[in-house]
Amino acid sequence: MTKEDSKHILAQVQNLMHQAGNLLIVVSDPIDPDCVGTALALTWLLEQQYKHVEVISFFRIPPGMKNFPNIHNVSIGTADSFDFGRYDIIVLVDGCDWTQFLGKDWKEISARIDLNKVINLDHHFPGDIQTTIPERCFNIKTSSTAQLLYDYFIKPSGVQTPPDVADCLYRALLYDSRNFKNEMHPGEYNFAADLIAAGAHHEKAVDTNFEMQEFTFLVWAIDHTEFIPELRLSLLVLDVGAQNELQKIISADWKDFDRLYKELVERQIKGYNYGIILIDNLDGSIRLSWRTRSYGDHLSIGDIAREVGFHAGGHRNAGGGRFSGTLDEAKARLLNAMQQASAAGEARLKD
Ligand SMILES: [Mn+2]
Repeated sequence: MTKEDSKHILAQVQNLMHQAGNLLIVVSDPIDPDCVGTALALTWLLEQQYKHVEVISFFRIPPGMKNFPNIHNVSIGTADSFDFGRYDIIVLVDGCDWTQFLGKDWKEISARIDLNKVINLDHHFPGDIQTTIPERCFNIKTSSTAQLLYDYFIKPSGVQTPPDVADCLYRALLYDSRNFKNEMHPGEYNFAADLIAAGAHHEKAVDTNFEMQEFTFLVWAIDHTEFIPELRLSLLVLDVGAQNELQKIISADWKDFDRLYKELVERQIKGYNYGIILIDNLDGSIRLSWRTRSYGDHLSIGDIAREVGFHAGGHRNAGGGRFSGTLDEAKARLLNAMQQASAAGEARLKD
């Protein structure tokens, strides 16, 4: 997208929101501090303009989000029975694919929605929403959707950000930047400084208490990770047996507790640039997630996954995807493609 295009889209999106009286904001799966923080801050901004705003999630709120400030303002709905027709404008925040907002039946559900009313605010690599409604997707490659909202909507409005809104945005920034460990985007520290000045509570936001289950997952997962030095890859494959074990030692919600493993193991160990998790969804499809070091010249796991038949998106260094087929096939395809890509461009795998 050129600068001119994005200016035009921003004007279009601002105009649509300006004209609307009744707005729906939809948060994206995974439900995380960025989508929720952005949605709540946008709600405040629009309510300043005397609009009626509702925030909805068509996915459950994970345990780690239960203490997020003002999370009770996000209602939980069922996408296939939801009445989208009641709203003038529907804003999708912090996601690029329809499945992230509407779930796996998005095709039938989106057919019932007037897409001329849909706006997308996002900072990910553009996905299938961009393909459908390019003229209403405001997408900027920045630290977080929270920063996009602040830089292009809140700050230009000239309205003073209240402390609880600053707090939501600050948590979104900390989460998406991994406390400033990810690649640095223009204005990122200015954004943080403005939020602190507006009353964001830094000590409270960083006063993180891990859930014990995250340690249980970490210890189990380290033990079950394949370290493949020639590919610089740490690989965790969760077949049905592994999932049963995790269910026993953690709970049925074991998938909610992988954050510490991803933070400490994936891309954090010298010599291992790539961390991949493959999970059998037990419905004929496989879920992929990856992490890649931010520094240095490395292969793009997203590109590789797409080349071998995955539907994959997110960011270059952190993303996810889906593959139709078996776990063995998904693994073989990825490892083969990584092997070939690394043989073709050995230099790209160097530190
Ligand atoms: Mn985000």
